[in-house]
Amino acid sequence: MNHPTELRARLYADMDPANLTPLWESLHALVPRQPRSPSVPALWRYDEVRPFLMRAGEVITAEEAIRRVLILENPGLRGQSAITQSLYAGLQLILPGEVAPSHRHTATALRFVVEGEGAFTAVNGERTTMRPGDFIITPSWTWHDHGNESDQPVVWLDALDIPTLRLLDAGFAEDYGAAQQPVLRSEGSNFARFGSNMAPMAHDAETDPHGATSPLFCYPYARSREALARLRRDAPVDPWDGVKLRYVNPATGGWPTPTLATFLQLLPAGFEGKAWRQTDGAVFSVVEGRGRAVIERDVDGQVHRSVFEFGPRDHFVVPSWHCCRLAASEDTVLFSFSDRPIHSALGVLRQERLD
Ligand code: GTQ
Repeated sequence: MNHPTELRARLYADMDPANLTPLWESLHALVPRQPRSPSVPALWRYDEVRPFLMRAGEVITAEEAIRRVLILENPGLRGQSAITQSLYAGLQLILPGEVAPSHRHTATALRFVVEGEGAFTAVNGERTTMRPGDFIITPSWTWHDHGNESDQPVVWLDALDIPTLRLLDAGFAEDYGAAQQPVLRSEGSNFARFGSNMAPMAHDAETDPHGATSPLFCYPYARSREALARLRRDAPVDPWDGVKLRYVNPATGGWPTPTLATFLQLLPAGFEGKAWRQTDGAVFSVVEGRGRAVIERDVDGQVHRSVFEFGPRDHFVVPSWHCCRLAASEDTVLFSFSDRPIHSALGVLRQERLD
């Protein structure tokens, strides 16, 4: 009875009620040689998702749902409302005439418009009309409501740092008390102040004094798309990324939000990208074109490979430290977001470009 295995088992059992557990049984899992994310590569084809979204539109109103969203749940994280361990993503539907009531929360949100035109989101007293491909920020703790005064359904991608705030136990939220916040400024006022590589002279009380979140809250697709078109003609195409730009906070040059990094890239027709991997898990929203993502991970010498053929409005996730190669059969534009600002802030960001 004094064989080490039995003595150990007895120790574990005896100390368990005291909330004690031996490190040596889990050391390798706790301090891995390299990331072994429980999240897996996944693709959501818009053809498949859209009918469910429209059915959601028949069974619940935006007002009753507060936010009528189908969560893109990672198959490796079912039940956790997460697309990666740190990030949440969903597709939100707002039908003509509907309002998603005003509230605020500590979670930072971004919207990326997927289908339809003419809905608006209001942030801190100013509305912005949503057009396909627009990237819109809802900074932490700002009042926001969404409405649709057009005659078509509007769908956008929501990305929030909800799982990160859950980890930190830093989630707070409040309802505004009325469906919509008052409009204090005319549309375009924010863009005039911050969207022209210029900034107001006077200290703007409504901008974030810490500079953690961009004071510009809408980055219109037309501008970003034009930049990519121009660079495609004038600059070398990167063998890994094609033509890729990151969105910036114009006040700091840093990421637009403290937790979410965002990017827009163009893959020219015929592009066959080289492989890369990075610790930040990334989610892609296909804006234009068609292509393929090949995502691989080596698990104990065995290669797991996913091949996703994607087209407009499809979404896919590349989890941490998975090798990804992107290819395009037509000119393709991809929006993506990741948790890179968190990795950078903690000094643990790793990126590799492979051959
Ligand atoms: O629009 O405020 O997808 O609070 C999840 C939580 C959207 C929003 C989501 C939210 C919102």
